[in-house]
Amino acid sequence: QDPGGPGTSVITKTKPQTKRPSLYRVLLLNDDYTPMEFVVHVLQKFFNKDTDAATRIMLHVHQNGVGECGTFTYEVAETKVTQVMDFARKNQHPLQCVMEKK
Ligand code: TYC
Repeated sequence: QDPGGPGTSVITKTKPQTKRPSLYRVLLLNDDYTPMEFVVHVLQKFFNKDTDAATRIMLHVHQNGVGECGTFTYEVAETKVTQVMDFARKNQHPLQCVMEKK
């Protein structure tokens, strides 16, 4: 057929077939009670930071109220948040971990 009339043609555009997954930042929030050493341990255990990097991030959170642990796809970020929250709860610390879309 020729839906636009004589001398017309239909061009079909296809979307690029690969789409990149959305990324999410995982953040730690400061509080007055969680021990600094516990936060450093969390960053080493769940975010594979060395002692130096973990200490820097912990101090950043302590001083600024919030800090980034890493960037992940949705499911990985969700898993990290759950793991950190479970671990903090089990150790009776009020540490909060959240994720946000980039
Ligand atoms: N502010 C806490 C203290 O003085 C330490 C701390 C750092 C707590 C980072 C939480 O995400 C946090 N003991």
